[in-house]
Amino acid sequence: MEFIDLRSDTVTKPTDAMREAMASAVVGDDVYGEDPTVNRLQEMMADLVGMEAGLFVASGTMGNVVAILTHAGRGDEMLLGHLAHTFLYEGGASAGLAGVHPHILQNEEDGTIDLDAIEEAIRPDNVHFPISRLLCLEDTHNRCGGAAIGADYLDAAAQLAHSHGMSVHLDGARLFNAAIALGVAASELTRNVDSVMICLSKGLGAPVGSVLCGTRTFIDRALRMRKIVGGGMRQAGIIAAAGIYALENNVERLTEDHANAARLAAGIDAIPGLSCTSHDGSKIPTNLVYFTVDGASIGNPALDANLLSQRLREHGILANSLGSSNQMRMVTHIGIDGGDIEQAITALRSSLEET
Ligand code: TLP
Repeated sequence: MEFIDLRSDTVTKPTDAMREAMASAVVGDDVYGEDPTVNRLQEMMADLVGMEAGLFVASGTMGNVVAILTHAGRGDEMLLGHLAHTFLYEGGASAGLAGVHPHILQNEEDGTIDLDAIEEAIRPDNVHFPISRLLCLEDTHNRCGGAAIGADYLDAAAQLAHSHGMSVHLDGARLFNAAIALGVAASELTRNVDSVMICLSKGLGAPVGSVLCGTRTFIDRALRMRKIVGGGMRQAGIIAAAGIYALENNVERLTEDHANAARLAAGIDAIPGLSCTSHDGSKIPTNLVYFTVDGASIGNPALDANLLSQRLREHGILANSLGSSNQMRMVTHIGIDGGDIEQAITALRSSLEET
């Protein structure tokens, strides 16, 4: 069976044109800094986010942990939201590899963290406390419904952190989704943060890689940290070429993914027993569609997110269940068109009608 894969925007496969760009890439040994394609990708991304330099890394997780290793030392503390990807889904890398103590604050529904809560959490200078060194933010915010967070909040949070001598790292795995949804340049969102990690292998459709950006000095230090975690790659231009292709061709088209997500969300909301939480008007939505499954409300208490996910698979639709919370996620991307959205909505309806 040919599946419609809505589990994530990480599932995209390179198109023929992207593969051609990869096949013809000029390469060199990037550990010597001699891969012209990697160098070009790093410069392009740094320009797009208005920063001095970029560093190609194997994944978003690697980019985040390299940033943490560069900003903070063992026993230092980083402040981040309880729904941050770095906190939930990166294998505890900040503690395990960087020895950095995570101090968790409540995420608001729109992905932000209350500024007063941040200020209150910053430790005074006292030998009993870890040193509050880093604030980590996420835009778009994955677990907060893929919400796009605007520049005003990011500027204010960065100013607050800086006034206490802290640095700010932005997990911008889907930064271009945020920029497109907000109708601003990516550099407007990053103008006051100290580092940002952007993924090429999500909505941008490249098979591998992320870029970490910051000042020249920061990136020089991050280069050493990337080497330590085994991220020094050699003829990486082969994959960097896909990233360049993605930046040149796949940024503006993210609007299509957002429109498809909005159609999907509206379809889901019209189905009794389902309610969309990512497109409920409380935040700026992008390509992630989160919804809750309430089987009891339609007289079918046994129907939960896990069962619905299994039934959808039988209808040829792949979607992730978030398990106990009875939440599900569907993600639109370059491999999904309007027809797929209609099929997904029909499959959801049929799955809910089955007893
Ligand atoms: N997110 C993946 C899963 O890990 C949950 C997904 O399917 O959404 N930051 C954010 C905000 C992310 O959503 C992800 C991946 C990462 C970092 C990590 O990127 P990779 O998978 O390249 O390590």
